[in-house]
Amino acid sequence: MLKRIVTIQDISCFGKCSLTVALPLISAMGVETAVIPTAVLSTHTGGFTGYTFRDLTTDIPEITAHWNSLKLHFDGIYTGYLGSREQVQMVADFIDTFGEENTRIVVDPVMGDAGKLYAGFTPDFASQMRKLCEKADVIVPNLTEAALLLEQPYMEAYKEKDITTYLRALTDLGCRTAVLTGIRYDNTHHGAVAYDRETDTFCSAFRNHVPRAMHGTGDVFSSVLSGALVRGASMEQALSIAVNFTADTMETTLPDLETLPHDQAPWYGVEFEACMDKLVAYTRQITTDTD
Ligand code: PXL
Repeated sequence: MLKRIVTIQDISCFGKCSLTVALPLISAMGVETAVIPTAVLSTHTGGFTGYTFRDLTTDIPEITAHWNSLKLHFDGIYTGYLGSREQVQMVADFIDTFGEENTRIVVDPVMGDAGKLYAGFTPDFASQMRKLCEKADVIVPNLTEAALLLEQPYMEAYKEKDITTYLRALTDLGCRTAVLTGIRYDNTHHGAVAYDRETDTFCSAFRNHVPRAMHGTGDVFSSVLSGALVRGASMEQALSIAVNFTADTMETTLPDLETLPHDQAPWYGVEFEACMDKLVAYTRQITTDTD
Protein backbone atom coordinates (compact mmCIF):
# COMPACT_ATOMS: atom_id res chain seq x y z
CA MET A 1 0.00 0.00 0.00
CA LEU A 2 1.32 3.45 -0.96
CA LYS A 3 2.51 5.44 2.06
CA ARG A 4 1.25 8.98 2.53
CA ILE A 5 3.00 12.08 3.89
CA VAL A 6 1.47 15.48 4.51
CA THR A 7 3.98 18.30 4.33
CA ILE A 8 3.16 21.68 5.86
CA GLN A 9 5.20 24.65 4.68
CA ASP A 10 5.03 27.67 2.34
CA ILE A 11 4.98 27.63 -1.43
CA SER A 12 7.62 29.95 -2.82
CA CYS A 13 6.55 30.25 -6.46
CA PHE A 14 10.08 30.78 -7.78
CA GLY A 15 13.40 29.72 -6.30
CA LYS A 16 13.04 26.00 -5.58
CA CYS A 17 12.61 25.46 -1.85
CA SER A 18 9.90 24.33 0.57
CA LEU A 19 6.87 22.83 -1.24
CA THR A 20 8.29 23.03 -4.78
CA VAL A 21 11.10 20.79 -3.53
CA ALA A 22 9.18 18.54 -1.10
CA LEU A 23 6.42 17.63 -3.54
CA PRO A 24 8.53 16.33 -6.43
CA LEU A 25 11.14 14.64 -4.24
CA ILE A 26 8.82 12.80 -1.87
CA SER A 27 6.62 11.77 -4.83
CA ALA A 28 9.68 10.44 -6.68
CA MET A 29 10.35 8.28 -3.63
CA GLY A 30 7.02 6.57 -4.22
CA VAL A 31 5.19 8.29 -1.36
CA GLU A 32 1.90 10.13 -1.84
CA THR A 33 2.43 13.78 -0.87
CA ALA A 34 -0.45 15.83 0.49
CA VAL A 35 0.29 19.49 1.21
CA ILE A 36 -0.88 22.31 3.43
CA PRO A 37 0.58 25.55 2.03
CA THR A 38 1.08 28.02 4.88
CA ALA A 39 1.77 31.04 2.66
CA VAL A 40 2.24 31.88 -1.01
CA LEU A 41 5.36 33.94 -1.80
CA SER A 42 6.45 35.11 -5.25
CA THR A 43 9.99 33.95 -4.34
CA HIS A 44 11.65 32.73 -1.16
CA THR A 45 13.09 35.38 1.15
CA GLY A 46 16.74 34.36 1.00
CA GLY A 47 18.42 36.55 -1.60
CA PHE A 48 15.48 38.06 -3.47
CA THR A 49 13.95 41.42 -2.56
CA GLY A 50 10.44 42.73 -3.23
CA TYR A 51 8.73 39.36 -2.85
CA THR A 52 4.98 39.07 -2.22
CA PHE A 53 3.71 37.17 0.84
CA ARG A 54 0.12 35.96 1.09
CA ASP A 55 -0.53 34.55 4.52
CA LEU A 56 -2.73 31.42 4.60
CA THR A 57 -2.88 31.04 8.39
CA THR A 58 -6.67 30.98 8.58
CA ASP A 59 -6.81 28.12 6.03
CA ILE A 60 -4.85 25.77 8.30
CA PRO A 61 -7.58 25.05 10.90
CA GLU A 62 -10.20 24.89 8.12
CA ILE A 63 -8.21 22.30 6.18
CA THR A 64 -7.56 20.40 9.43
CA ALA A 65 -11.30 20.33 10.26
CA HIS A 66 -12.26 19.16 6.76
CA TRP A 67 -9.63 16.43 6.71
CA ASN A 68 -10.69 15.36 10.18
CA SER A 69 -14.25 14.90 8.90
CA LEU A 70 -12.79 12.70 6.12
CA LYS A 71 -10.85 10.64 8.71
CA LEU A 72 -7.67 10.88 6.63
CA HIS A 73 -4.65 8.87 7.68
CA PHE A 74 -1.04 9.97 7.29
CA ASP A 75 2.05 7.77 7.63
CA GLY A 76 4.21 10.88 7.95
CA ILE A 77 3.85 14.54 8.86
CA TYR A 78 6.73 16.73 7.71
CA THR A 79 6.77 20.41 8.64
CA GLY A 80 9.08 23.11 7.28
CA TYR A 81 9.02 26.91 7.00
CA LEU A 82 6.19 28.38 9.08
CA GLY A 83 5.51 32.12 8.90
CA SER A 84 4.29 32.99 12.39
CA ARG A 85 3.99 31.79 16.00
CA GLU A 86 0.28 31.34 15.39
CA GLN A 87 0.99 28.95 12.50
CA VAL A 88 3.35 26.92 14.66
CA GLN A 89 0.56 26.47 17.22
CA MET A 90 -1.88 25.41 14.48
CA VAL A 91 0.58 22.87 13.18
CA ALA A 92 1.02 21.53 16.72
CA ASP A 93 -2.78 21.13 16.87
CA PHE A 94 -2.68 19.37 13.48
CA ILE A 95 -0.15 16.88 14.88
CA ASP A 96 -2.39 16.28 17.91
CA THR A 97 -5.28 15.51 15.54
CA PHE A 98 -3.51 13.37 12.92
CA GLY A 99 -0.46 11.94 14.70
CA GLU A 100 -1.24 8.25 15.20
CA GLU A 101 1.00 5.70 16.86
CA ASN A 102 2.87 4.86 13.66
CA THR A 103 2.90 8.35 12.11
CA ARG A 104 6.49 9.56 11.63
CA ILE A 105 6.63 13.23 12.58
CA VAL A 106 9.56 15.17 11.14
CA VAL A 107 9.95 18.82 12.16
CA ASP A 108 12.47 20.94 10.31
CA PRO A 109 12.58 24.05 12.54
CA VAL A 110 13.32 26.43 9.65
CA MET A 111 14.46 29.77 11.11
CA GLY A 112 17.86 30.70 9.70
CA ASP A 113 21.25 29.66 8.35
CA ALA A 114 24.94 30.57 8.67
CA GLY A 115 24.36 32.26 12.04
CA LYS A 116 21.59 34.55 10.77
CA LEU A 117 17.80 34.48 11.07
CA TYR A 118 15.83 34.45 7.80
CA ALA A 119 13.99 37.70 6.95
CA GLY A 120 10.93 38.23 9.13
CA PHE A 121 12.00 35.96 12.00
CA THR A 122 12.81 37.13 15.53
CA PRO A 123 14.65 35.03 18.16
CA ASP A 124 11.44 34.69 20.25
CA PHE A 125 9.97 32.56 17.41
CA ALA A 126 12.29 29.82 18.68
CA SER A 127 10.35 29.46 21.92
CA GLN A 128 7.24 28.46 19.94
CA MET A 129 9.28 26.19 17.66
CA ARG A 130 10.64 24.41 20.73
CA LYS A 131 7.09 23.31 21.57
CA LEU A 132 6.65 21.86 18.08
CA CYS A 133 9.96 19.99 18.43
CA GLU A 134 8.55 18.37 21.56
CA LYS A 135 5.85 16.72 19.41
CA ALA A 136 8.28 15.43 16.77
CA ASP A 137 9.89 12.03 16.38
CA VAL A 138 12.73 13.60 14.42
CA ILE A 139 13.93 17.21 14.29
CA VAL A 140 16.31 18.45 11.59
CA PRO A 141 17.93 21.76 12.57
CA ASN A 142 21.10 23.23 11.11
CA LEU A 143 23.60 24.71 13.58
CA THR A 144 21.94 28.14 13.46
CA GLU A 145 18.55 26.68 14.30
CA ALA A 146 20.01 24.40 16.98
CA ALA A 147 21.63 27.40 18.69
CA LEU A 148 18.29 29.24 18.66
CA LEU A 149 16.43 26.22 20.04
CA LEU A 150 19.03 25.73 22.79
CA GLU A 151 19.41 29.47 23.49
CA GLN A 152 23.14 29.24 22.86
CA PRO A 153 25.35 31.59 20.82
CA TYR A 154 25.96 30.35 17.25
CA MET A 155 29.10 28.17 17.11
CA GLU A 156 31.47 29.32 14.34
CA ALA A 157 33.92 26.56 15.22
CA TYR A 158 33.20 23.27 16.96
CA LYS A 159 34.49 19.78 17.66
CA GLU A 160 32.79 16.40 17.56
CA LYS A 161 32.21 16.63 21.34
CA ASP A 162 30.23 19.90 20.88
CA ILE A 163 27.97 18.23 18.33
CA THR A 164 27.22 15.24 20.55
CA THR A 165 26.45 17.62 23.45
CA TYR A 166 24.13 19.64 21.19
CA LEU A 167 22.35 16.54 19.92
CA ARG A 168 21.68 15.20 23.41
CA ALA A 169 20.39 18.63 24.50
CA LEU A 170 18.13 18.81 21.41
CA THR A 171 16.48 15.51 22.27
CA ASP A 172 15.82 16.93 25.75
CA LEU A 173 13.26 19.12 23.94
CA GLY A 174 11.14 15.94 23.78
CA CYS A 175 11.82 14.37 20.37
CA ARG A 176 13.26 10.88 20.02
CA THR A 177 15.87 11.75 17.39
CA ALA A 178 17.77 14.94 16.57
CA VAL A 179 19.63 15.34 13.28
CA LEU A 180 22.14 18.17 12.89
CA THR A 181 22.78 19.21 9.28
CA GLY A 182 25.64 21.13 7.72
CA ILE A 183 28.31 19.49 9.92
CA ARG A 184 31.97 19.86 8.98
CA TYR A 185 34.63 18.33 11.22
CA ASP A 186 37.36 18.99 8.66
CA ASN A 187 37.89 20.97 5.45
CA THR A 188 37.01 18.15 3.07
CA HIS A 189 33.78 16.65 4.36
CA HIS A 190 30.23 17.88 4.90
CA GLY A 191 27.32 15.93 6.30
CA ALA A 192 24.82 15.24 9.07
CA VAL A 193 24.91 13.57 12.48
CA ALA A 194 21.95 11.99 14.28
CA TYR A 195 21.33 10.98 17.88
CA ASP A 196 18.61 8.55 18.93
CA ARG A 197 17.69 9.02 22.57
CA GLU A 198 15.91 5.69 22.97
CA THR A 199 18.87 3.58 21.89
CA ASP A 200 21.46 6.15 23.00
CA THR A 201 23.23 5.80 19.65
CA PHE A 202 24.73 8.20 17.12
CA CYS A 203 25.05 7.79 13.37
CA SER A 204 26.38 10.07 10.67
CA ALA A 205 26.86 10.43 6.92
CA PHE A 206 29.38 12.58 5.06
CA ARG A 207 30.33 13.46 1.49
CA ASN A 208 32.98 15.72 0.01
CA HIS A 209 32.29 19.39 0.76
CA VAL A 210 30.94 21.40 -2.21
CA PRO A 211 32.64 24.79 -2.11
CA ARG A 212 29.57 27.00 -2.75
CA ALA A 213 26.51 27.68 -0.59
CA MET A 214 23.23 26.92 -2.41
CA HIS A 215 19.70 27.76 -1.40
CA GLY A 216 17.06 25.14 -0.58
CA THR A 217 19.47 22.34 0.28
CA GLY A 218 18.01 22.03 3.80
CA ASP A 219 14.59 21.40 2.25
CA VAL A 220 16.05 18.82 -0.15
CA PHE A 221 17.67 17.06 2.81
CA SER A 222 14.58 17.06 5.06
CA SER A 223 12.24 15.98 2.24
CA VAL A 224 14.41 13.00 1.34
CA LEU A 225 14.97 12.07 4.99
CA SER A 226 11.19 12.15 5.58
CA GLY A 227 10.48 10.10 2.45
CA ALA A 228 13.07 7.49 3.39
CA LEU A 229 11.84 7.15 6.98
CA VAL A 230 8.24 6.72 5.84
CA ARG A 231 9.41 4.10 3.34
CA GLY A 232 10.76 2.17 6.34
CA ALA A 233 14.47 3.05 6.20
CA SER A 234 16.48 2.98 9.42
CA MET A 235 17.82 6.35 10.60
CA GLU A 236 21.29 5.36 9.38
CA GLN A 237 19.96 4.49 5.89
CA ALA A 238 17.75 7.59 5.72
CA LEU A 239 20.64 9.83 6.75
CA SER A 240 22.91 8.30 4.13
CA ILE A 241 20.31 8.72 1.36
CA ALA A 242 19.56 12.32 2.37
CA VAL A 243 23.24 13.34 2.58
CA ASN A 244 24.15 11.59 -0.67
CA PHE A 245 21.23 12.97 -2.65
CA THR A 246 21.76 16.52 -1.34
CA ALA A 247 25.45 16.29 -2.27
CA ASP A 248 24.53 14.89 -5.73
CA THR A 249 22.28 17.89 -6.43
CA MET A 250 24.96 20.34 -5.28
CA GLU A 251 27.69 18.72 -7.39
CA THR A 252 25.36 18.76 -10.40
CA THR A 253 24.52 22.45 -9.87
CA LEU A 254 28.08 23.65 -9.27
CA PRO A 255 29.29 23.93 -12.91
CA ASP A 256 26.13 25.85 -13.93
CA LEU A 257 26.52 28.28 -11.03
CA GLU A 258 29.69 29.55 -12.67
CA THR A 259 27.75 30.62 -15.78
CA LEU A 260 25.09 32.66 -13.90
CA PRO A 261 25.75 36.05 -12.28
CA HIS A 262 27.51 35.40 -8.98
CA ASP A 263 25.13 37.46 -6.89
CA GLN A 264 22.02 35.64 -8.14
CA ALA A 265 22.85 32.06 -8.90
CA PRO A 266 22.92 30.61 -5.38
CA TRP A 267 19.36 31.78 -4.81
CA TYR A 268 17.96 29.84 -7.75
CA GLY A 269 18.14 26.54 -5.88
CA VAL A 270 19.74 23.23 -6.81
CA GLU A 271 19.21 21.21 -9.99
CA PHE A 272 17.53 18.29 -8.27
CA GLU A 273 15.53 17.56 -11.44
CA ALA A 274 18.68 16.24 -13.12
CA CYS A 275 19.27 13.81 -10.23
CA MET A 276 15.87 12.14 -9.96
CA ASP A 277 17.20 8.83 -11.29
CA LYS A 278 19.63 8.71 -8.38
CA LEU A 279 16.84 9.38 -5.87
CA VAL A 280 14.78 6.54 -7.33
CA ALA A 281 17.82 4.23 -7.17
CA TYR A 282 18.56 5.17 -3.53
CA THR A 283 14.92 4.54 -2.63
CA ARG A 284 15.06 1.07 -4.22
CA GLN A 285 17.98 0.23 -1.93
CA ILE A 286 15.91 0.79 1.21
CA THR A 287 15.63 -2.41 3.18
CA THR A 288 12.99 -2.67 5.86
CA ASP A 289 12.43 -4.97 8.82
CA THR A 290 9.73 -6.77 6.85
CA ASP A 291 12.02 -7.50 3.83
O1 PXL B 1 14.47 26.96 2.44
C1 PXL B 1 13.88 27.48 3.57
C2 PXL B 1 12.88 28.54 3.20
C3 PXL B 1 11.57 28.18 2.99
N1 PXL B 1 10.63 29.09 2.67
C4 PXL B 1 10.94 30.38 2.52
C5 PXL B 1 12.26 30.81 2.72
C6 PXL B 1 13.25 29.87 3.07
C7 PXL B 1 14.61 30.32 3.28
O2 PXL B 1 15.04 31.37 2.99
O3 PXL B 1 12.55 32.10 2.54
C8 PXL B 1 9.88 31.37 2.17
